[in-house]
Formats: sequence, structure tokens, C-alpha cells
Amino acid sequence: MKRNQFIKLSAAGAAYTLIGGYSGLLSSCSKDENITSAGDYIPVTEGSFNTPLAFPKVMQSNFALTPQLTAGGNFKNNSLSVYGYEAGSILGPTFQFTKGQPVSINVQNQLSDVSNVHWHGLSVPSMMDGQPHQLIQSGSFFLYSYTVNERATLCWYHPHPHGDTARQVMKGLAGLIVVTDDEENALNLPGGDREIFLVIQDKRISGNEISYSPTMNDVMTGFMGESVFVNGIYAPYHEVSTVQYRIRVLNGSNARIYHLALSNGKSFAVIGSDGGLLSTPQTVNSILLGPGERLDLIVDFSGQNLNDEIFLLSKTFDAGTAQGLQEFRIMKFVVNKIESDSFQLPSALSLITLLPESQSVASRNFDISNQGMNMSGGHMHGSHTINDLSYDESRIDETVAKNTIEVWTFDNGQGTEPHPMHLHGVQFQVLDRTGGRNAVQPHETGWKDTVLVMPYEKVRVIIPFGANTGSFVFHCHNLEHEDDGMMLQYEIT
Ligand SMILES: [Cu+2]
Repeated sequence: MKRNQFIKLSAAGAAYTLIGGYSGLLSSCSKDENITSAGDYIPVTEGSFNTPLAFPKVMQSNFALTPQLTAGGNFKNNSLSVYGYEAGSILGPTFQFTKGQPVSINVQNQLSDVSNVHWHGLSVPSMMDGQPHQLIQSGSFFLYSYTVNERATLCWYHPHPHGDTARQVMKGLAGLIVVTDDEENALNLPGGDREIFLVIQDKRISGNEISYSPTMNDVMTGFMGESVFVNGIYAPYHEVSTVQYRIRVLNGSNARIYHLALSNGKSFAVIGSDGGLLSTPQTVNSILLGPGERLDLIVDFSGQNLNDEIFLLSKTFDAGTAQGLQEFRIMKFVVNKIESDSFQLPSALSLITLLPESQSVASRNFDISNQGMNMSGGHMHGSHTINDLSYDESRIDETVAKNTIEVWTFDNGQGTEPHPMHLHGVQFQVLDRTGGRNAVQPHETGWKDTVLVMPYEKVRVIIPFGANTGSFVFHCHNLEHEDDGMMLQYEIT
């Protein structure tokens, strides 16, 4: 695809500018699509919050995943036609791993399409990483085996076949991975029924189907749904007592960003993110969570009265796009018991050694501003790139030396869309953010594998590459952008 074939978004985001004399293209677009640079605004429809929250079953390991078409989830007390990792379930089991543990998981693909499994956040060998070109054919299987090297953290797994990741995740394929270690155990954080795992995902529901047929606008903005699910349940509630809870959140949505807050206006503590515990708790009133990012929170319900209802909200925010325009409720907590609680949040959680920039041996800059549209196959579609390049499995875009440290910049300075940038194979630290929010966010003060780069922002991350050689991808975790090619390959040599 040639550079001058792009129809580019204007920097102001108000209109499209045609470059290279292809002005005839727009008129050949489907007439029922109004093209707007902001994408389509898909307002959330709140439910009645009268379905109890449920949790996927917890497995230690050695559980075969069988991606398949099945019935699962709960939408207004009906199950949906979904893709599941087992029969009768929208999300796969939550895997509970311990640092240092060997894992083998057989994935038997019972879908009619190719699929695979990526272990998002775990640093596994290139061959086991479930990369976009490492596919499991329909009716075939692959045995993933690796050792869990991570410190305690919340990761997740999902399919990653290039061009079909977004649809397969939207249809239901995802699951959590919880890694524990001695350092975290020693903190005696709230556990048992006082540790709650929440997978937040928006979906478009049509009848008993999760519909997925993105328009060009959906590709530009990312595909968003009107119905917000938690753990596969639309508009759920969960009963709590008046104590402190550890609430662990995954934004497992294709594209929607959530501005999380509590309806009682109380602050809460962020104690961890993608790569595990922070060094110290960060008290916030709200936090912006992009697709693929995780949060580890301490929420204190003490002082509430019996039958109080507290909602987890997404507040408005300014993304300059169709996102963030609406405040909506995600789920309800209902106080059903008055109890007291002896837990005291430690002021020191973990030792995070901040990597000094002086140890970096190379800097690389990635322009993620330059998104456009192009015409091929008879219709207009998005064309998301990094440094003007689209994903090509046969091309290695960057080569880094093993056991070295580098600084990478994701530059969305001229961009008009948010991009949650994710690297496979590593965890990194956020050095700084200039433009936009202009600051490292509270949950970005530890280890991360996905960083939200909002319009007009430039974010620098410092990355220690390990001894794990081979090729890996890095990409935007807005899954429509990713499928559209906003993904490159790097090789550790
Ligand atoms: Cu993106």
C-alpha cells in the first residue's frame, strides 16, 4: 500500500483530508455509513443490576482449553451464543499459578476457524507466546508449555490469530491468570471471598447473539458495545460486608476505555497493575483503564449501612473521540452484612527498582499518530499503522540484544485516537508522559505490559529485555486497530 493512497485524518479530527487525488474513494463507500473521524458514539444501556455476579472456576493447571461455539454468559437471565474455552461458559477458567511453576495447557481448537492462545503479561518462549502467525487449525491442538517466571500478578489469556483476534475475543474467548508468590503472600492482603476478580467487557447484543460486524467507523474507533458485562454477566450485583476488599480488574474489552470510580464518591487504593504490586499504595478517586490493562485495588466499604448500594462507575473523560462522553454504571455492590475488619494496608508493598535511563543502550521512536483509511477489496477500511508500517509476519521490524535495556517512545502527539500499546515478552516501566495528561498515572508506577497513550500524548517506557530470544510482537490493544495492522515484530537476539 502506497503512502499517497491514504485518506488521512486531519490533525484537528474534524474532517478527512484527501491526499493524492483519490477523492473519488469516499463516494464509493457504502452509502449507509456516515464517516466521522470520531467514530460512532455507542452509548451504554444500563441494566437493572439484579443478576448475581459469578466467577469462572479456578484451575491450578493441566486443564485443556477447548475453544468452541457454545451457550454461556447471562444477558437478562438468558444465555447467549458465545465462543467458550469449555462447553457452557463464556470465559475460560481462572488459572492460579505460582511463581516458578511449570505449566502445560493443551488447546484443542473446536472452532471452525484458526485460533491460538496468547498469555498476556507472561514472559514465555517465543514459540509458546501464541503469536499472530502461530495458529492452531480447526480440529487440531497445540500443547503450550512454559515455566511461570513472573512475580505475583494478574494476567490474562485470549486468542491472537491475525485479523480475527477482535471477533474471537468479542465472542467470549478470554480468561484470567493469577500468579502468586511469597512476597505477596507475606502481605496477607484480603483473600477468599474478600478478593474479587472482575473482567469488564462491553458487547453488542442482538437476540441471543453477540454481534460482531464492524463498520469502517467501528474500525477507526474500535468496536464498542451498548451492554457492559462483568465476568460474562450483564449488569450484575455482588453482596459485600463493611470491610476492605481486594478488587482485581481486567479491562477485557476490545476498545472501550473505562474511567473507574465509585458512586459513593470515596477514594480507593491502587496497589498493583499489569506487572504486580506497586511499591506503595496510590490513593485515587478515579482511574482510566484501557483495553488489556489490569488493576489491583483495595476498596473499603466500612462506614456503609446495611442495604447500601454502591456502584462501580465509568465517569466521563475527554478522549477527543466517541469514547468517554457518557457516565454509566458497570455493576452494583450491595452491603448485606455489618462486620469489622482488622486489615491495615501496608505502606510499603513491594520493592520496585526503578531502571535508570542511563542504563539504556538504545532508544526507539514509534509514531502511532498517523492513522488513516484506505481503499482495497472494493471498500474503504481503516489502516492503522506504527511508523507507517502494517503488521507483516515475514518482516522483523526491530532487533534488540538480549539482556539489554532500551527506551521506547510511543508518540501519539499528532494523533486523534487513544492507543493502548502492548509489548509481548517483557514487562516495562513508564518513564514519562508528555502532552495530554502530562504525567505518569498512579497505576503506572510499577511494572506494566500495556500503556494507554491518549491523543496528543507521548509516552516513554524503559524495557529490560531478558535472555528469552526469538521474535515477539508489539501492538495496539484496541483489537480493531490490532487486526487492522497496528502491530510490528521485534526480535531478541
Ligand atoms: Cu490503537
